[in-house]
Amino acid sequence: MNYSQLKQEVIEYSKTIGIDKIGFTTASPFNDLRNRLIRQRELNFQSGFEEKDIEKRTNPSLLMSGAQSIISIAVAYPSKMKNRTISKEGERRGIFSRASWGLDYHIVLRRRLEKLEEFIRDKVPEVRLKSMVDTGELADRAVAERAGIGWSGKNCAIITPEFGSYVYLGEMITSLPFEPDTPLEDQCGTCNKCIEACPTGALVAGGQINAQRCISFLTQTKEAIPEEFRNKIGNRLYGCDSCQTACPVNKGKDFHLHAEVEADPDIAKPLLQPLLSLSNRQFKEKFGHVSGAWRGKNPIQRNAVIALAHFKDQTALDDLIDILKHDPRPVMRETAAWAIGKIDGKNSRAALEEALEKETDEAVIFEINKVLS
Ligand code: B12
Ligand code: SF4
Ligand code: SF4
Repeated sequence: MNYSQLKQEVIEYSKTIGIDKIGFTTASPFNDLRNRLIRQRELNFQSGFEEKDIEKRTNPSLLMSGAQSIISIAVAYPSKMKNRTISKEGERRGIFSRASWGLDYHIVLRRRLEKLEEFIRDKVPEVRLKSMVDTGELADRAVAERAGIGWSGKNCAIITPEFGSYVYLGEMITSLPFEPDTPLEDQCGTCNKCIEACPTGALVAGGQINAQRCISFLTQTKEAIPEEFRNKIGNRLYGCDSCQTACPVNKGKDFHLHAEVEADPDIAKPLLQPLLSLSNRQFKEKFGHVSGAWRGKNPIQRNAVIALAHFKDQTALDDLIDILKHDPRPVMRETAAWAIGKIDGKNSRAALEEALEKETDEAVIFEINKVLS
């Protein structure tokens, strides 16, 4: 088998199935990453969404016997929304981060990886392959970096010279000895714009994140968001793009190459107030196909309450008081009490006192008392 010819054929084929960049690396262990993951864990800088088994994360041979190479793929997504909806007084809108516009990227990339698997199997029937996107054991960025897809930026993202960091990543472990590509040189230089732009100081050093402080992480938690971060969330309903929008390499990068990842403005930037009363079924129907829906409706509704406070939206007060008095979820009541305080605590005293009389949850009582005092 001529693997260098097969590699060329794979590259050519990938272009025909909507893969924007492809790179190859060996299946040897990721030793730097291993040390980094251990360190991040020791510092409690991880989000908890990472695969726990560091050996599996860093040694592809443990995931597939006979692993010889890894093919890394990148699919570009837009940075600007077509037909953008406008957030105005009385009709305030929240925002999903760009990686959650359009169809869930896990589906988008898996489809492409499946086609690529089929193509390779057709040529080498005895081949062994294992593909993954995001939820697999491997660190998609570390694979992409080593496969020459992009360099690892100070904002932690893989930055491609062609599409900036607005690319989704996925990979396929193979049993074929493809020639590895060369990693790209780091092009961040003396720039520090992403670190300066991070609203919460989550980027503690170039290329090092304290995920516990990252707004992207916080918008995905199920608990009440610690008060120090609430004012920084703004109108973000899911994820955060600040360290990417600040990046000079991303300036002017806006690729509309795939219909599936185009934003529906009413979903990617939805009205906040109607969000508050959605049932689980209604939420699934409207948002179920986007990646930002993976934690269900509760975090999104909590973030919508925070966003209404950010806009100081007086027209939302009745809805928020209703949540404070009647919502069965303590996190929603606690966040609503805080939001009422932000919007108009003074004129809402009667409602807050009334809610306090019936409230039994300690955190909610604490929050109401804080607003009242
Ligand atoms: C957990 C997770 C998160 C967590 C933690 C993020 C983090 N930086 O670790 C949270 C929820 C915060 C998050 C947020 C986001 N995420 Co996320 N996330 C993941 C996930 C599942 C695992 C990441 C992980 O293992 N992190 C641990 C750290 C230590 O490793 P890493 O950053 O992945 O890898 C780099 C470092 O280890 C570094 N490194 C290794 N050793 C050393 C040593 C030194 C000295 C230095 C400086 C660096 C260094 O090199 C690696 C390659 O760059 C991956 C999918 C996957 N399976 O890999 C997606 C993934 C990283 N996320 C992605 C995206 C798009 C995002 C967001 C942009 C989404 C958003 N808009 O809100 C933000 C960006 C936040 C940020 N600045 O990183 C993409 C990244 C695409 C890209 N172009 O880089 C991924 C790859 C998903 C995908 N398949 O497309 N995410
Ligand atoms: S995603 Fe937002 S909060 Fe997280 S590191 Fe980037 S700028 Fe900071
Ligand atoms: S903002 Fe500057 S330092 Fe940060 S990732 Fe982009 S180029 Fe690198």
